[in-house]
Amino acid sequence: MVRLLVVVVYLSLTYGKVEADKWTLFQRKESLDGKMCKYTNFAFTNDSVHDKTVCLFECTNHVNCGSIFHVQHTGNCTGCTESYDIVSPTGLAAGSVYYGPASCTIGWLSIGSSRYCILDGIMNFENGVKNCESMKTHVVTVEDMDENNDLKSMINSMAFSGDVSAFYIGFTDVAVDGIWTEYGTTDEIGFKDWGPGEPNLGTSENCAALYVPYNLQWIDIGCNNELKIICEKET
Ligand SMILES: [Ca+2]
Ligand SMILES: [Ca+2]
Repeated sequence: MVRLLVVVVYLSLTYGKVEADKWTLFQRKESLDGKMCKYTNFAFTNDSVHDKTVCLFECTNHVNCGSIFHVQHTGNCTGCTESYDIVSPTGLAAGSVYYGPASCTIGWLSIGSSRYCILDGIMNFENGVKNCESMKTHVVTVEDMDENNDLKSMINSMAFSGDVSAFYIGFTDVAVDGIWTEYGTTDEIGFKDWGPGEPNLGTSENCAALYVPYNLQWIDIGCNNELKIICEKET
């Protein structure tokens, strides 16, 4: 009986946490015009909000909301249970932007004993952590020179649209400045590949990233910057 109670409480807490954080997991996917949920996929419509953050938060409050449109010129929100796929018969979604769960359209690449994905879109470190975890993975931990070189080769083999200059990895010195650990742990890292003069900005830069101008050597960088992020799962 006690065990059952513990399970119920655990599930309740877990479920509540996921719902509360759902909107932070949604990435801007596409700018759209005239698209809307499938007829059978409406979760809700809100005609009175005027900010995309409110739309995303609204989605959190609806258990069935799996993706969301923000209509830029009216501020309306429309939540879908799944993804959109038809042109809106009413035109309500004209000028809308679509937000959906984290995804990996480039696919998972197997190297050695791990699989890696560079997530779609850009995001700050905290949201990157959540996005990787939502896919049952973690932000990549670069353990040695071989893995570091593999990641560099993977990135160099890909073409990215827009201005992509840095890729978060899963290390931080937020607890004690200058002591770099795997995020969420106190395990100080061994292998490092800092670029020239890095790390250099003390407590204002507590995250780490592979940096394109330094041939993907590492920099420390502020964790609120919106960058690409690499997820890893051990196989
Ligand atoms: Ca620092
Ligand atoms: Ca730096």
